[in-house]
Amino acid sequence: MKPTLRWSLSAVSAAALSLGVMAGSAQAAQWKFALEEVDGSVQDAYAEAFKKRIEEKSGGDVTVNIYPYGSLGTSTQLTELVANGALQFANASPGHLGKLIEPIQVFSIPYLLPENDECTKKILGSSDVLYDSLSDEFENQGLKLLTMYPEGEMVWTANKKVTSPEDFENFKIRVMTSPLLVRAYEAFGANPTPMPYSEVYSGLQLGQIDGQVNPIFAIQEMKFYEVQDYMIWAGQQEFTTTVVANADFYDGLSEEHKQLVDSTVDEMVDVIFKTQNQYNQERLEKIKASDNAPEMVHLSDEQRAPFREAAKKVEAKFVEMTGEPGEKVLNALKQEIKTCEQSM
Ligand code: 6CS
Repeated sequence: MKPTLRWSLSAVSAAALSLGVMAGSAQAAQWKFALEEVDGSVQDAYAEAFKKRIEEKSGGDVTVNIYPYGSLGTSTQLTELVANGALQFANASPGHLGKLIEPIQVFSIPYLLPENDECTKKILGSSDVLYDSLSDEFENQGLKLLTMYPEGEMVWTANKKVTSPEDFENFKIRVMTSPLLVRAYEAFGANPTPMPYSEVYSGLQLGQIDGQVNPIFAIQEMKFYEVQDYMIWAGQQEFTTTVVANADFYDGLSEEHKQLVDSTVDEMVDVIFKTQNQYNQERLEKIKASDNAPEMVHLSDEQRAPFREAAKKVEAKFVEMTGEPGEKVLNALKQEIKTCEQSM
């Protein structure tokens, strides 16, 4: 069954307009939180838990309304709606943020993040690089970076068995819209095609693209596995996302409400880490149990080696794109990863 996600720019503007009207009413605070994913996703689990905590702790002073993917717009449009104040909160993933906040693409460099999950959780939850220098870049765009969390290892789905960069020759792989991802999959030998999430299923079904890359829970809930023959683990990338707030909204909150948001965001670090693990494991079992399960291919260390090698070129591209500030971010992040891995 095809997921139905449709909108147009005019629908987005109309929605934004009506959100603006609602935001102006003199009711108890109504906070709007938009997702880049559908109902039942990892981002939805985060937003539902955030909502529950905020509403309970505020004793009814605040209501959080969740807008799943498909109700307002593409990831890029959601970020714009937060920046212009039509929404208070949204997920904004580095995979789609690269044109607006170039250095955040450091999280899209393959084989960079730690292999140790606890280190990934620690770095995304409390990295100085992220919450100091990178958060200033968000601020410049009218966004308050609240948190960043992992959503699971990204797995390739494909209509052919890809085990080497040679297999990627003339292979059209859909990537998210950040420019560095195009560079990454070029370095892997493929033909990368950026497109919004909502167009991926039909793109695969119609043969406009040969494959795509996403965490397992998303491959299951977006039904990509139904129209693909292989799922391929290469260990190249963790899917990461941020939660952003409108900066003026956040700065204008009372101390009490700021504390409410901050403490909830802190509590959620462990919660979402466990949830995404559980979702990815459960959804893999669902895919395996389905009639049209793809063949599961786990690349060996030898097979991964040329992709790891190619990732060095992606680092160089990142530095080329982002200049000295980006290079500083990259080096500082590498140092944080090393320090964490040595302490484990
Ligand atoms: O591939 C994408 O575009 C999307 N993937 C996930 C798992 N979340 C949001 C993102 O937009």
